[in-house]
Amino acid sequence: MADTNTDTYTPPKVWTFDSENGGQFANINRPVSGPTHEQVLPRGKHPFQLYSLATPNGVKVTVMLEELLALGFSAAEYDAWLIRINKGDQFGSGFVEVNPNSKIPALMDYSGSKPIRVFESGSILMYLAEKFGVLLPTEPAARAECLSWLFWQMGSAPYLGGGFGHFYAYAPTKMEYPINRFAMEVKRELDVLDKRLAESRYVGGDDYSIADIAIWPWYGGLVLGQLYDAAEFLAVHEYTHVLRWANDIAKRPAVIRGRMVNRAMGPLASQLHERHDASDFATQTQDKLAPASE
Ligand SMILES: N[C@@H](CCC(=O)N[C@@H](CS)C(=O)NCC(=O)O)C(=O)O
Repeated sequence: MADTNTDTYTPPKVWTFDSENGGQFANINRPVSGPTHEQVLPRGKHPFQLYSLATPNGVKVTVMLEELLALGFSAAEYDAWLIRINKGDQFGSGFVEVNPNSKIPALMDYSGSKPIRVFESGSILMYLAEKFGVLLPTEPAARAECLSWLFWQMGSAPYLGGGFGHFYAYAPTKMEYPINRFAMEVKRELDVLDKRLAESRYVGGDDYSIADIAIWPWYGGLVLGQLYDAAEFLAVHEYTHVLRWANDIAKRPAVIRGRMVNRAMGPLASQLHERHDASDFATQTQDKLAPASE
């Protein structure tokens, strides 16, 4: 196994893959793409088939679909299937056909004459907003502001998740250099967001939009203490406007429902492994759910 001490590691001339050097992700990480096994994806009766898990990236899409249904768009009905990324479901042949990048969330739209695949959470949010004509302003200035913040999230969150979260919560040893580097960057990002939310109710402006839906599961989750157990470490109480916004959005019924869909960790009462009908939320009982295994 490679030396994980950043003070003494000297990179070799050419990097080689060490399958043991992946920490808790060692069993799924590899430096090539494509399927590892044949696996046909299940398909339900609704126009949209979502293959996902309730990580922050996954929650964006289930919140969006629940918001669309709450707005009265019955054509947004969906089946949500659980993809257990710790078991390697994202490398099944069916999943790779929907997302060649092997990451959740991935969506199939069967509502038209030809099936359409959509991957990347930001792309899925835009696709759905444009299809239903809501949660993304059409007036050019408002639209530009909303999309700027949507893409701000797509570019920024990897520092929070892949950078800070990885080294603070998941890396096999705690290393000061990367934790410092990414804590600094995440605090800078929180400050950007705090200043924006000091001047407007929602991230894009006066109205709730796909920018809020994208940003809330990451930065809202962080300040609400739902991510990496890092609220105290990052002194999130300093970001009062982000906290106001995060608490506000957390109360939305569609957000409460969306957070439950494809959740396979945490309290059993918060988990709805698959969603096929609005009544699934009401009929969810503990004995219907498999024990949390993540
Ligand atoms: N930029 C992508 C990121 C998706 C992503 O990183 N998904 C993670 C879970 S949050 C995943 O599927 N990881 C599985 C893997 O890396 O093998 C998006 O926003 O959709």
